[in-house]
Amino acid sequence: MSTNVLPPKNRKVLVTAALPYSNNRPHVGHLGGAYIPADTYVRYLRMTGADVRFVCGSDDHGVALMITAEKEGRSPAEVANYYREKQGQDFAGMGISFDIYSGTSTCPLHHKESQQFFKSMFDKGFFEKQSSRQFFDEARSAFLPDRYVKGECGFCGTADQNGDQCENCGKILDVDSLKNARSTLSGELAVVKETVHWFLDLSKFGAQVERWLETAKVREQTKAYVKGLLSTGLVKRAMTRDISWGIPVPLDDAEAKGKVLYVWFDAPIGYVSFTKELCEREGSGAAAADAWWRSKDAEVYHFIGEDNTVFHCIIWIAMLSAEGSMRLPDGVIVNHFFNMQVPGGAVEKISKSRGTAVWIGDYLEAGGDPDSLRYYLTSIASEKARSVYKPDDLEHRHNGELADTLGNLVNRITSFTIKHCGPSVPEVDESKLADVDRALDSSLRSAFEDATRELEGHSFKAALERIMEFARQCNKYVDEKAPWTSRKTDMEATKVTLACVLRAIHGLGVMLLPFIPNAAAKIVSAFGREPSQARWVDAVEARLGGAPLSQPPILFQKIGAPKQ
Ligand code: B3M
Ligand code: ZN
Repeated sequence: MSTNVLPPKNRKVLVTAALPYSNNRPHVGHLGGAYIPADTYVRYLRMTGADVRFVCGSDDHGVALMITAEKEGRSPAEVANYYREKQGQDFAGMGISFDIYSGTSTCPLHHKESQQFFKSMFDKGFFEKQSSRQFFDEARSAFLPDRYVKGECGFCGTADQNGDQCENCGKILDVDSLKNARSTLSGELAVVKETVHWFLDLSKFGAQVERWLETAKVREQTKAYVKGLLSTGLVKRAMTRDISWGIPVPLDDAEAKGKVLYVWFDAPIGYVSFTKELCEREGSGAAAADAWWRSKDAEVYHFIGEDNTVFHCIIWIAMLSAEGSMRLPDGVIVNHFFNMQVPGGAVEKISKSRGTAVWIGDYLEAGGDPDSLRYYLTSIASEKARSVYKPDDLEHRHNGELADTLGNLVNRITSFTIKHCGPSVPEVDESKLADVDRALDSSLRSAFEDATRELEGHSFKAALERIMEFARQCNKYVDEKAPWTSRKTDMEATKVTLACVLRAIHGLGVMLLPFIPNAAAKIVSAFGREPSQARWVDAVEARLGGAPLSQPPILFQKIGAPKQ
């Protein structure tokens, strides 16, 4: 079977997912926002034969982590190590197939890499040392980083905003635009005091960001949002902080003493340091990381949630442009947040403090099927706008789409074939195919082409929908051809039906590998094929006539039904 849409060959693709702060475990919003789409993309790319690396790790620095450490009475390093390990377990439990999960405080290369990056920008004259006004807590005699102050947004008036960015209007906030700011340490009104910091003037990079946006693979609404920020003008932002936990500012300057790099300065450099760490681990040496970050032939994609847009699409682009030796990302794929439907039906923001988060650890511990959650989160992915996570809907789709449409199709056809034709895929003469059989083949081909196109365009929800639409076409075909009836009068015609639908089922299994890897692997294994060796084109090119066929286990037990 030949196809028009084939994924390009010989690509080298580095995929990253946002580095989660190591003061928390992931919930469904995090998973659906960045890690599942990134993992789906990576699994797809690997199947196309691309040389892929999937890099992530925890973001250990910053003030949020210090706040948690203070609250929990532990050192920041202890907190980071504790949560990093839990995050790793949660991600692994969900089948997120990172090639490395490191951490910005433990990666042996990261301090040096970040300091060099800073130094290189400094040597090129990109930093302005400036005494600036910062919030200060007199009761604690400490400068207050953004996250330690809360006040009203001076642009739109929204209350309870952190000192860095308004959650409502997205504007960047500072000592002048955050009104009635209070210290979250003491609860007192914050005063404004002078301190010295190294600033990056983002307005110098507006043109670069704009140029990058023209060709980068970025969703339309992300593009519009970043353009909006560019048009209101970019400001200077301090890239250093007055806190004790972090990477020391690498300058021979008395005023740099006791200061650390801003967490959003070192965090994205983590993508580079972790790539190096991975290359060392693979035995290719840290210098091999250049093949990913300094070569024209590689591609780099960052997957993030909407709140990280400014940092990836403006500040990181400015940093890379200033440093100058590395490639700019080829794409930044941004998902919006989910809201959560709570018992009673109301829809709210996912909030840890209000208890509306569904934690991955809890889901897995309760015996939740990772594939069902992956499936559900992709099917409601907030690719264009916020969508709502509804626990009942997860169950509904699990039962209706995964257990019935897919699982039942696979199980009834394999068991029927084995029972009536023996444990192999019937071999049929292609000339015996009727129009309706050929139509199923061409539906498979067009589902494959469409899914490929959607995956290439990072539209994972559409790709999955297209594949499931094909699963429904398969069910319709089986119902129409009714092999359970035809076998009584015409075994040859029945074999044609079974051969065609088994080819379709195998195609479904292959195309679903990036989305629901466990269940899809069971489908592919039923044909005596090794799922980890499956190529994407096998969905339409595999020759199955005569292949061994075994009965796969039930793919999805219905939720709420007694176990069989
Ligand atoms: N840690 C924010 C977050 O977890 C931040 C991402 C860093 S990506 C370089 O949402
Ligand atoms: Zn605002």
